[in-house]
Amino acid sequence: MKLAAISIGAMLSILQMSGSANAQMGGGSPMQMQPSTSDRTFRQIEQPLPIKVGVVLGGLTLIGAELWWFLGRKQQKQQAIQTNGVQEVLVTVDGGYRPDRVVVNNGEPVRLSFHRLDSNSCLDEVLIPDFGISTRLPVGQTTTVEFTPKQVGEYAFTCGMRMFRGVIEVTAT
Ligand SMILES: [Cu+2]
Repeated sequence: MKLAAISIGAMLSILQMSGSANAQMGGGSPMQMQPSTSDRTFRQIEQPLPIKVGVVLGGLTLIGAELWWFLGRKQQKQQAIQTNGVQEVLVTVDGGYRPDRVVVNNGEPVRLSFHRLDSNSCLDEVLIPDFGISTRLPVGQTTTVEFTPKQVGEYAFTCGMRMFRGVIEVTAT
């Protein structure tokens, strides 16, 4: 519901924007009534309807894709597995992080292993700022980071540019 409301809001603002742009261009201000060579740059060019519709639909599709990217993608959640007192999770790095929500217990050491398959340079590095971690992930290898959470909460891990992200959910023991 929330997503639908946002989409409708975005759609309305686009329509308003295109409406006001037309009004400005078509508006009969005295300057525009006397065309001169210097006005030519701003002359309104009438576009065929299919092009207008196409541009609006293209824009809406991009907005939809953006909303999906940031809000709509389903998270894959995984609880860490205890092995010799360490909570372990294997995260596959391939077009993002799988799982992208890692659940661990508070106060116990965590070992995250990032197995990188995707050679996209965007994923060269993984950052977990709250635990002071910034590590390179060579392609085709598994890189391990360790930390011990001291406080219940949610902590982000991201790629170097913060485009891909996941969450470490620290729960009370
Ligand atoms: Cu990136």
